[in-house]
Amino acid sequence: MLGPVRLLPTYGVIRLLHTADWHLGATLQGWSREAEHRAALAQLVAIARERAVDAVVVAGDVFDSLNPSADAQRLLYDTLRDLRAACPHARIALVAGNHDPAARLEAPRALFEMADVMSIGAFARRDGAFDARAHLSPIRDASGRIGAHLLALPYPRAADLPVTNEGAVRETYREAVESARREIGTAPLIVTGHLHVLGALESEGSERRILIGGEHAVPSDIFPTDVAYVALGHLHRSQWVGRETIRYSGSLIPMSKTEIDYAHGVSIVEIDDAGVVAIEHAAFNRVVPHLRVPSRGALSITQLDSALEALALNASAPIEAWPFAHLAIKVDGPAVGLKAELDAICEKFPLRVVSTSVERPQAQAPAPASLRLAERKPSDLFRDAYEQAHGVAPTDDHFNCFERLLQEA
Ligand SMILES: [Mn+2]
Repeated sequence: MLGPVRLLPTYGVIRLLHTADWHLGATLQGWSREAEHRAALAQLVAIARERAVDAVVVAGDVFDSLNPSADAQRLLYDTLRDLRAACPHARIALVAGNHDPAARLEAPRALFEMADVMSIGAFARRDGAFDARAHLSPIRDASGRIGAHLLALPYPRAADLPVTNEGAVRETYREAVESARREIGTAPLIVTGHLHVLGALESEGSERRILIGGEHAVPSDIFPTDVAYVALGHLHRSQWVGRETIRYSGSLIPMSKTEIDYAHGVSIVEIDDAGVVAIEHAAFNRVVPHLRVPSRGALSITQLDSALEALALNASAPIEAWPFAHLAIKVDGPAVGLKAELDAICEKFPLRVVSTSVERPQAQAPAPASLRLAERKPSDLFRDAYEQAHGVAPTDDHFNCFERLLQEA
């Protein structure tokens, strides 16, 4: 008599490296970020090799601009070559984000296919319907067994959406996942998205606001619950939203002052036939420090020199390794000539000042709004404007200058 039939799992365990928002070619106040990008991508490749991943998914914003520089393009191709060497069997997939030149990301497809790299710039349609086959790819483990399928979907541009009202993205994802299911049945499914999902944390002044089908952000329940993992791009902070398996991996490097404290890295996700079994965020080491001076609050310009001295910066480092600095300076009067003073101090140190915020004493309350402009004297308006800008009243000399200008005008 036969023993109980042991059901072998239909699908093996696969390991995914999820990354996004590379923004290759980005600059900070005109400074190149290439040294940081190269260092982060070298760590990404090393992690992919060590963890023997079966797939590498870049969820949009590969490039920072619609017209990426030759250096930025070279960095992408160098990285794909290194990834291919590090993980010979892995599925590598790029999808376009809102920053990417979608058509140009697809242009090298003939060569990409030779390297088994999938590149998706736009939603493919056939006879008016979503063409799931153009977006689907099996993910195999090292033995060649299929462990999951990838449905690679780019940032939905207006032209990609069937309609442009609220709910268009939900409808797009519903149609995409349903057509994928017709191809792959109930197998574990990984879906990408380059979207702002409601409830996730933005980085102030960093990610460009996007408007998709009349919405800035979409609810997390647009991703059907039978999707094992949603690999998101667009927001630069590593986080999950809605449920743990809907994740932003975060960007490679800090793109703005608000991202200094993030642990930038990649997400490593293990999936078996029942779904996600493990998610881990692997953080990078930063090669270029991003500093706030002072670390909190603000200092006066007379304290700046010693504060920078105390950082004990390495003057023999190459310029691309110099720290980026964000200064917060407090002033208690007119700050005329502040910029020149700052420059004179900072240029003695091996650091790159990328922003300066100036804190002024509390400005006096503006005149009541009920007062009509015609009822106010120009000199009063000048005094108010000066006080708001500098935190102190103008002197007689200032008033005299203003009156002279007024006569000339
Ligand atoms: Mn984006």
